[in-house]
Amino acid sequence: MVSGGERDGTAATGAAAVARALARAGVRRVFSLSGNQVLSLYEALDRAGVAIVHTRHEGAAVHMADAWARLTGEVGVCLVSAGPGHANALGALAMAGSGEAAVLLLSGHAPLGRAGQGAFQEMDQAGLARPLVRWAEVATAPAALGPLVATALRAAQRGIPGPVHLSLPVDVLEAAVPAVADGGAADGGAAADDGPPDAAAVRAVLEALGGAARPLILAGAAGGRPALHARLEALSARSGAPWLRLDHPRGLADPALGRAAEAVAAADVLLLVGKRQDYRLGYAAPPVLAPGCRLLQIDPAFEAIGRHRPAEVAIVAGLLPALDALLAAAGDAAGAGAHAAWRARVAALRAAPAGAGPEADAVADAAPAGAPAPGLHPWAVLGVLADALDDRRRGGQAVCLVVDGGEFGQWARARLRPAAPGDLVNEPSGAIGYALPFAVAARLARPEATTVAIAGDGAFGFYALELETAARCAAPVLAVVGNDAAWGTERHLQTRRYGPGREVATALLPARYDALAAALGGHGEHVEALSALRPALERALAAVAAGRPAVVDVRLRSVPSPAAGAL
Ligand SMILES: Cc1ncc(C[n+]2csc(CCOP(=O)(O)OP(=O)(O)O)c2C)c(N)n1
Ligand SMILES: [Mg+2]
Repeated sequence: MVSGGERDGTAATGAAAVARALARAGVRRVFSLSGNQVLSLYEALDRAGVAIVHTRHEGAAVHMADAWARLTGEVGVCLVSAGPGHANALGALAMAGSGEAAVLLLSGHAPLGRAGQGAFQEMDQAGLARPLVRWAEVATAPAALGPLVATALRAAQRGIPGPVHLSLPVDVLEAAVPAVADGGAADGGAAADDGPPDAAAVRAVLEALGGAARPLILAGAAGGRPALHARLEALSARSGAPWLRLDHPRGLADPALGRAAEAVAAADVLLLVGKRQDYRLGYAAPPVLAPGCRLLQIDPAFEAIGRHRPAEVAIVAGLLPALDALLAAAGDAAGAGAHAAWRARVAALRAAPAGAGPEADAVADAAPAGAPAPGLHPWAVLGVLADALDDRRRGGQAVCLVVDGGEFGQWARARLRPAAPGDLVNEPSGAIGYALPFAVAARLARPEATTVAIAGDGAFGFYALELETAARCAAPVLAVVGNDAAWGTERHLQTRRYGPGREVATALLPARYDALAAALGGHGEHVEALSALRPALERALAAVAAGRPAVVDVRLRSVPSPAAGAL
């Protein structure tokens, strides 16, 4: 029953309290898959002016919220139904954690009034989510919903960002809430981190960088966020210490880092900015770091400091306040011009081709003598794509790249070297499949940018139906599918480990993903010859500019990437 008050938006239900708390915190859009437990919230969100992007799978809704968070610095909010809807969301939620993305997963929940009695879709939802998130609760009191949502939003942004979860029982959402209880909650804006950075530690970090012969700054996934990226650039310019972002699942074997591993091994002072001492950094031990390398560390989590190698100086603080303090203390251009030769050496190592062999051999797409392998070489394909995108950049258009995993993704990383803060590349957890939902959210977050998702045929298939979401929700993106009719990464590993002919179960059909696009309201192109690629890309980009998602399905030769086998 809808009361008159609810119709005009004045009477307060639990759902209205949740919607208002989100709107007050600046949430403009939630990514969702519906279910009867959350329909009251659909109603309330609409009244509160919060848009709903309805996806085709709960995992896609989480991926979209994740990409939104990474690109905007806001909390990405996703809303799913109880039980199986919640369970479907969890795999993608794990990825948001490793990607350091501030995601709030709101899930409908069986009625609290029937707890333990076998209600429809009853499940220990918070218990399921807890290992993947930093905060998980089940709402129990309608009057506490507004403050609870605000708490959840703050928890997601605290320190290094991460996912949180709030389960919303259907009877709590639909209960009346006294008007007074709805207001007055703290808003869910950016969280203040604990205390100001210690001034002595700030000075010590600057002195250590200034006194080093080969100082280097390493950031983790958060280094790709626009706000942090800009501060790292500034700190690098003022201290003279080059900086690198190290978040690729293959660690320093990241094809986009070229031979930067040699720079890391040569550094005599290393400043870790939210970069954990994990496997990507060789657990901060030789040979990845020089035995005598002095370590400085900034991290909001006390327990991350000195995890494997002690930090000579540590700043336990939020990354943004810590960098602001360093920049303020460094003053204008204090170290500009310092370490010039070292900077040039790091830049050259970073720009060098990643690994020898296949990349160098692959520049031309000439079929090898003897038995030519079918399909186009990924290096050649990505070269044509790079030219098309460079033309757009020269014409003043912004481009947002979303690169998935798999061999095609690694080739893209090597060939396109995506480094703009708005690019979403090779998710740190090593998961695959996110490119299309990421691209849809990226397009909504940055409508001015031409958004290009790059994925293998396997990865693309995970969420291929989100093409329909893209068409329906005015989020036209271009997807370039490297179609080698295989789960290439795994297939190459099988050949290497078990011998030719032992590639068990990892073939795919040479399916036509362009035809899928056409069936789902988009534009499709299928390419077999290199000369046909550029015109196909131009037609696809024109379709995107006209508001339709597009897929360019490229018949690809299955070739291991330069960093293949690094894990
Ligand atoms: C969620 C997830 N499932 C499985 C894997 C293992 N995996 C990594 S790469 C890959 C194959 C990718 O195939 P495709 O997307 O077609 O790219 P290709 O390597 O063929 O270029 C698989 C199955 C993973 N990393 N993440
Ligand atoms: Mg493939």
